[in-house]
Amino acid sequence: MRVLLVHPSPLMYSELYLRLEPLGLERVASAIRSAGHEVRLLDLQIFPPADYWHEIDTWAPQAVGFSVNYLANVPEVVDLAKETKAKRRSTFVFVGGHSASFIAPEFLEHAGGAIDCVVRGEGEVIAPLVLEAIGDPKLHSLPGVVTPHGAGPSPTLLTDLDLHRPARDLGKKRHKYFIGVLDPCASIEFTRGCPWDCSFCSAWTFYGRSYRKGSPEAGVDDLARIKEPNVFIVDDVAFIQAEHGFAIAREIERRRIRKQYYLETRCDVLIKNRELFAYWRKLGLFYMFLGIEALDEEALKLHRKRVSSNENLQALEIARSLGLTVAVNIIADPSWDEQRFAQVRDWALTVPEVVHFTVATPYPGTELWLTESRQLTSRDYRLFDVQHAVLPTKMPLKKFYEELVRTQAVLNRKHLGWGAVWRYGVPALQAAARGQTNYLRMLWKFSSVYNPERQYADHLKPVRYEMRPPKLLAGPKPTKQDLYIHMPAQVH
Ligand code: B12
Ligand code: SF4
Repeated sequence: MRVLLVHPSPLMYSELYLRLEPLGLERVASAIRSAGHEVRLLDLQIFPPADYWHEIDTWAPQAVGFSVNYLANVPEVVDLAKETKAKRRSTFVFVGGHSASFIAPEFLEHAGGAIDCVVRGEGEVIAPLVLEAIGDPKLHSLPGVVTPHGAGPSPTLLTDLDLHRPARDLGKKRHKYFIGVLDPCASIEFTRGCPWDCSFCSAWTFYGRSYRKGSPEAGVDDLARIKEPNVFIVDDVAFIQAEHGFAIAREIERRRIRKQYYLETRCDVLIKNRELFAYWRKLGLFYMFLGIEALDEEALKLHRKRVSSNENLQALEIARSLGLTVAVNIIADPSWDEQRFAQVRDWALTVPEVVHFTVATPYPGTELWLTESRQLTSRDYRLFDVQHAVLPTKMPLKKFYEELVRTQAVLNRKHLGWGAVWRYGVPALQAAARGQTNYLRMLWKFSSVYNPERQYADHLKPVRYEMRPPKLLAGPKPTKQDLYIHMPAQVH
């Protein structure tokens, strides 16, 4: 069967700093290809929609699968599905991915018959079975599958992460993938899941709070196949278990692989496994993202980060001492006033790190979605990108965006424009000499992307697809059934 797998377009606010390969889709593609199908992959982060229609018209895929990790892409995918069905009624259209998993029934409802099924949870095992079951009225009895006619049992977790190596060969124009100065940049996965349970995050609810590791040998084998000089490690929290991180590192050293790495981890993990991160630094670890989230204990408690502000500061010291480029994230709450923004801005100016600001957003799949007592001010999917306020702001909305952008502009002053050329001039120019200009081009884009008028205007756009409001809890606290996609007991 001819199967076209599609990643939707980028969201405007993340496009500035990075663009990354659709690793989940590449793994699903690999599984589908192993089952004997002909597979093509189209990444609309890079290619225009016209290329999608060209594939539909000239290659005429029998099945089209969309990856929806981000809520903000829902309207785009619903429209593409509708137009695809209108053109070629017989095309089987299916959707999978992180966010799609949490909103399967409403996704189908918006599509009004244009999406044949939503696949909840991990796609590697189930996607080939879905294709095999096309036309079978019992399609909806497969684990994780939701159709307009019913839903199968909970999805099952993959037993062995070493299987289904990403089909990177299917991606075109890979030189377009980059993160900051790591230009170009590929992605890799060593572990899956997270054992913590932060209230604003859906990584743990997706995987039922499980945590799995691939073997160091298979991980490094995959790394060796990567042609790019830079690699984004997509693990939710990198190197939670020091032995695993050391085993991968030793294997990299043994095979003399030399690359630069970006990873995301927690402050307490960095503190506990300092030696490990120092080892990785020697191997090429360049850029680290630490989820600080808040500067005060009260907010940290609310986010259930299980890290103190002292630990956060200690971790920053360690990262600095290792000579890493560090980015941190702070969650701005819609209740913030001018004074609060000013305090955070002052802090952001005093630290050398790249400080990102996101807006507290209850996402379906997070505990916050079910417990947040404030009413949502919008249910427009496109605004659920952590750059818009979907909860009531204390200041007038426009003023909130002005303060937010003023605060985000600290990053512009410190890390973009000529400041960045001064700081990262050598690697940036080296990349440019190789024809890689993604990074250089982003340096002056800040004002066109981050703009209070534009953010405010996004709220005034007509809304064609609205999210379903959160469902009221039966008990005082959400249960596993309320939250989880994968139930950890169901590892097969
Ligand atoms: C890399 C990454 C990114 C990259 C995007 C890369 C890309 N092109 O896809 C970047 C850095 C751009 C990014 C940005 C953001 N991200 Co992000 N990101 C991740 C991260 C760390 C890894 C994704 C990944 O590659 N995973 C590994 C692969 C193997 O898994 P996967 O993609 O989920 O795919 C599997 C399944 O979902 C499924 N599947 C996927 N597609 C399909 C398609 C079909 C047809 C089928 C059947 C199955 C299927 O099968 C795959 C294999 O099992 C995840 C966390 C995580 N570990 O998943 C967060 C995560 C997905 N991101 C998240 C968020 C919140 C964001 C931001 C909004 C945050 C921000 N600060 O700006 C932005 C928004 C960006 C946007 N476009 O809207 C949240 C999602 C929350 C939510 N409910 O929507 C996550 C879960 C992180 C978290 N801890 O909360 N992100
Ligand atoms: S924010 Fe990080 S540590 Fe917290 S649950 Fe999500 S992935 Fe885990």
